Amino acid sequence: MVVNSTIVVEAGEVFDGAGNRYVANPETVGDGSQKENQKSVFRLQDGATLKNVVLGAPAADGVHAYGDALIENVVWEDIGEDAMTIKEEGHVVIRGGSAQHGSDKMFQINAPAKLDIINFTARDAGKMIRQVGGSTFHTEVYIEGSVITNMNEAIFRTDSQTSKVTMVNTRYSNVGEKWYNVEHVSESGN
Ligand code: ADA
Ligand code: CA
Ligand code: CA
Ligand code: CA
Repeated sequence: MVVNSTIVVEAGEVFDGAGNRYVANPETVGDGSQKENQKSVFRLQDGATLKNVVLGAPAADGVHAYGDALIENVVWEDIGEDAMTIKEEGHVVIRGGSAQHGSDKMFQINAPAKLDIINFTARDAGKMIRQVGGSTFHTEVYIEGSVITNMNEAIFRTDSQTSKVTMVNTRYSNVGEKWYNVEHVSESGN
């Protein structure tokens, strides 16, 4: 279906896309280019769940999370400006699903957060995870049971000396520097 204005999943609610494909109206939401200030296809309020959704092209600015969120079995067929952005402090869990074809960022962290990525397939982007440039807040990234291939620059890039990444039981290849400026890395079983 064509999304003409951002779909808001209210606090504590579950949006189950039942496997349907959602594409942005390029005129009103965003064309999926590298232009900033596109709108998101989905906006997740605190405690929302988004599941069983396919984001087709154009995917505009993807998914925006405002607080805690569960993003389960969501497939980005062709990442737009980026795939998912943490806009307000919270704990975001991405479980299952995949994302591919990003010109630059896949997951963008713009507020202090915990981001857990579990059983996810990430391929073909500049970097999988980017804490917004120049920010020094503390973020914790946890990656488990995932497959990560073909990142030009890194799996995680930050400018914060306190941010951490933990990666376990994950397969990866051709991921650039892997950890770009990350001071605290913990890995096992990869
Ligand atoms: C760039 C930009 C940020 C923010 C971010 C995003 O990093 O510099 O201000 O807009 O993209 O959330 O897409
Ligand atoms: Ca951006
Ligand atoms: Ca793309
Ligand atoms: Ca963006």
